Amino acid sequence: DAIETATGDGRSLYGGTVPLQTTGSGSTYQLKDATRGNTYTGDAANKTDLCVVGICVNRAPATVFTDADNHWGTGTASDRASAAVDAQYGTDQTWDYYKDVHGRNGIAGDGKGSYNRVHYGAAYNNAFWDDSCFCMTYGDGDGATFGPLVSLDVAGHEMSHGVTSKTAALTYSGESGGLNEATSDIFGTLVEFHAGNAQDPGDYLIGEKIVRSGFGRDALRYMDKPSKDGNSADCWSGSVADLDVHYSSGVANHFAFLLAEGSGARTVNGVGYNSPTCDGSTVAGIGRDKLGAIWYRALTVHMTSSTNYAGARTATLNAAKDLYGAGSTEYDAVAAAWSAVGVR
Ligand code: ASN
Ligand code: ZN
Ligand code: CA
Repeated sequence: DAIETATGDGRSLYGGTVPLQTTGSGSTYQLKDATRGNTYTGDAANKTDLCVVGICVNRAPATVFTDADNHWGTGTASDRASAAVDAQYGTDQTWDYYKDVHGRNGIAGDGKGSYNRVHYGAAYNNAFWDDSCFCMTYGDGDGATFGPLVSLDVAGHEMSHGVTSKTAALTYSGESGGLNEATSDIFGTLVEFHAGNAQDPGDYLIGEKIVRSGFGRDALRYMDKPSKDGNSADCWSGSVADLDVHYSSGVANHFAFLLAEGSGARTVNGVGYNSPTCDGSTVAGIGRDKLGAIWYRALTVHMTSSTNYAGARTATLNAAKDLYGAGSTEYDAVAAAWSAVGVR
């Protein structure tokens, strides 16, 4: 039979019933999307890669999911397909965000899709992008601290590591590492907003769908006030470079919130925020779309692998100048938001 693209649907864990473009006809369909570069999702069968001193062999499988009627999953973790629905949907939404908003055709910009492995390992509490396979891997979580790590913001975060790798290639340590992590939090969040899913609406929290009561907080990270996680930096200082990259990212996440929304208290999509500034200034936001445009241009045109916080200020100012002009409100807002997080 000829390979055909079909429109099916899936019951996801976190996003309700979602549309899926699949491949097949009759009574056999694959969870593989020819409209998005043949992006597909496979089952890692709870195996892990066998890694010896950093060299990994015998990769866990990525056996593509199949279905008889093109209605995938049950929306509960009791069947293996439901997490696959979320992963495929997250990849679709990330693809669409970069294409619709930035005109970028896939993670590498070459039209090629990536693939997902779900059910990696046993009670695996993480998800990660891997440049070498051009693929995403998702754990199921241990059920106490994390559930399956397949939410929209996590998918957008992880695949944005692939975009960073293909563009600025920010080195994953020190200040450039914090900027690398913040880039993933910023675009993961913008993916979540762009998807407009009623069950998983956009917010400035990272990982709110995957945390369980044992984690002790309602999200992994908070962009309005990153220090709410107990570890992240709200404000730049000479010591942020010594923090783990998931905490030094706080300065840029805080900048991004201030640039999009502004300082002080507000409610967005029903969630309350209160973003302080480090210098007592008041910052007016210019909106999420302009944040995304400025950060994307900075990442893809002006940043390099060694860009630090001072360099990120310059790169985003140059991006704002390119897009809106040197005397623009947007240019001034970028300057004000960086100053408000201590990057002058
Ligand atoms: N989930 C983590 C992240 O994307 C994996 C890592 O530590 N790189 O940040
Ligand atoms: Zn990351
Ligand atoms: Ca979120």
